[in-house]
Amino acid sequence: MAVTNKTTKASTGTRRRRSATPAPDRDLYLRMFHTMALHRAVEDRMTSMYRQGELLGSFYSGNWHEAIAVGTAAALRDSDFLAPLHRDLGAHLWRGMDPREVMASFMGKATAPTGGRDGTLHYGRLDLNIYNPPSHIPDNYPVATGGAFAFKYRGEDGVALAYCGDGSTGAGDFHEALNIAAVLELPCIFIVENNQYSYSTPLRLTSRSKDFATKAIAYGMPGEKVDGIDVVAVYEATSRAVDLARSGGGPSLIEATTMRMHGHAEHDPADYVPTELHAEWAKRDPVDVFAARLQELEFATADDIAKVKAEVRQLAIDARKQVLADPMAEPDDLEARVYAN
Ligand SMILES: Cc1ncc(C[n+]2csc(CCOP(=O)(O)OP(=O)(O)O)c2C)c(N)n1
Ligand SMILES: [Mg+2]
Repeated sequence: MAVTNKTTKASTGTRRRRSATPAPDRDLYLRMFHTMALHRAVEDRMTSMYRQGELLGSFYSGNWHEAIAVGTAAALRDSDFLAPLHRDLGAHLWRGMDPREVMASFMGKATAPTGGRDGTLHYGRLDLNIYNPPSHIPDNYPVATGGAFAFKYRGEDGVALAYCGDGSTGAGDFHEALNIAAVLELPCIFIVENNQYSYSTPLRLTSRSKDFATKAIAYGMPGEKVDGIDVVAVYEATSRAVDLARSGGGPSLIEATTMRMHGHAEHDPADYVPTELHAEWAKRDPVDVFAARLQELEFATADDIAKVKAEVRQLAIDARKQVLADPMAEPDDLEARVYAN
């Protein structure tokens, strides 16, 4: 079964990227590893919480998306605008979202960022410059485009970054956002998380293009395809796009390849996914791939890795305990912070 891990570039030839490859940074890499491991640990815990009936609805996990969520977020400044989707917990955590708030959101608790109004994954925190994902996909693309426009209009050097799945690229908002961002040369980075499926629809029924990165050519922006299992590759590709955007060079499209290792959400057994395809991708766990790299670089020992994994597991266990005791949203609070209905 073909698993694409090659990095390819689509260039319009109109702009040149900076090709600087940053030297490995120990502190940065260890923080990225911690966040990827926490992403996994919180989702593992929440999967079991779903099975125990502790969540209000289903649970959407981002297994094998950890390198994409963390590698992209790590390339930004905290003041940059982030528009994550349902697979991007690591981006939230990188910015400082507390695992307890994430759990509270799926439980309708008053301590959730939405005050318990949503009950699933449409949570963000404007104080962390994370926009609440709109439910209709990929509406966070035009939202990020608007954020990028605001930076440019105010003469600020901020960058906006939004995520979208392979299936979502077929919706009209994908085209509108990329087109206007390119025309106005906005500092916007569009990430396509190609995880081979959109719900039960396989990639071959979503797009006839060889890949999504080449679509960038048609919009007049650089496109790059990266191995979404390799956090360093994702971080470096995003850093190049950030440099370009911040220096006035306009938007970029990055396709990061991975696999959706669970069902669309936990209620979906995903028995439509061929066993061999799943098994092929299972060989490359992004958390373990990065752990091996850290050991090769002598940034961490096997003991250090095990300690991080134990620590994040305990963090997730403690967050669950705390959130179970949190109060539910109060009906009296229903209309607070509601601007229109
Ligand atoms: C406009 C719209 N249609 C349908 C849905 C329901 N829905 C949410 S995620 C999803 C699958 C999206 O697939 P993809 O874009 O590949 O992202 P993935 O879930 O694989 O990360 C669907 C159908 C939605 N939220 N918005
Ligand atoms: Mg998908």
